[in-house]
Amino acid sequence: MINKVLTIAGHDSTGGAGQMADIKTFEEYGVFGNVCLTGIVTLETQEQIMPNFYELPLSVIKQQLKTAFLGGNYHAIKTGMIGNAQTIKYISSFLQQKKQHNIVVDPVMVSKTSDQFTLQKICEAYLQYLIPISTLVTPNLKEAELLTQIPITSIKTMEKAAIQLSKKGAKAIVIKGGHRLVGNEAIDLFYDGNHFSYFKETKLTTVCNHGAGCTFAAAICAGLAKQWSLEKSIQYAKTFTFKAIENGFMVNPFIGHTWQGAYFNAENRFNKEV
Ligand code: PXL
Repeated sequence: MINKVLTIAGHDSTGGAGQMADIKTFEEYGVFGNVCLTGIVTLETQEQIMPNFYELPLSVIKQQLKTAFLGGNYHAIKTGMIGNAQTIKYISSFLQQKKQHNIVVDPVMVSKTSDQFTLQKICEAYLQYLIPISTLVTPNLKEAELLTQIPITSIKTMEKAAIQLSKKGAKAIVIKGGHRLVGNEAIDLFYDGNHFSYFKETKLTTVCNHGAGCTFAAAICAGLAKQWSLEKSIQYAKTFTFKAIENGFMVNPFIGHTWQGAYFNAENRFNKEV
């Protein structure tokens, strides 16, 4: 049986993050991926590398979800970039109405619309609607700061933020420490409301990590779709993402992308037949 997963996410036109990273990851995990697209990210000027997000109308997102669920529920779902609070609220009510389980919420904050008001509304909507119905929420340090208003500079403050997210209804949390935390290890913190675990990898000195956050959350989602435990899904996702970063490369002169095929050497897949 091939298990099904759906990502509700944006399209990154550079090919690195968002639904692209998700679908590539799902494929490597051997689960059947589908996408409900929320909008399209482009790089507006080459000099500034300013991303712009062209949001799809809510009516189109609604139609996509309806169509995507024609074959019933998914073994797991991931949400990524969602442009506004109203859409977050709709997605939450849709998934609840479907009684969908295994929901990984990657609370991506839209880059261009980063005016304080919009960001605050998006954070409130995540906290009120999506995070409480999620199996796991996977903020990076910056997103965890925005969601909790706690400045994060250490493991201790990561723990504090995780406790606060748990109190606000998150069943389980992974805060992606990534390359932003000082020290030579990339530490992700897991908290399920009872205990903390720490997932550690050597920090890679590379700029080719675009799409790493999406890949990590998508890999966890794919693990859950395979009926793995949450901890096993996180552990494998960490290794899978480490390989993807390790083998990342400059896709254009401005951004280095993670390579989701790295874990299984996808680039060599057809070599012996050709
Ligand atoms: O990495 C966060 C992210 C998520 N989704 C989309 C993106 C990005 C970052 O560029 O473009 C569509």
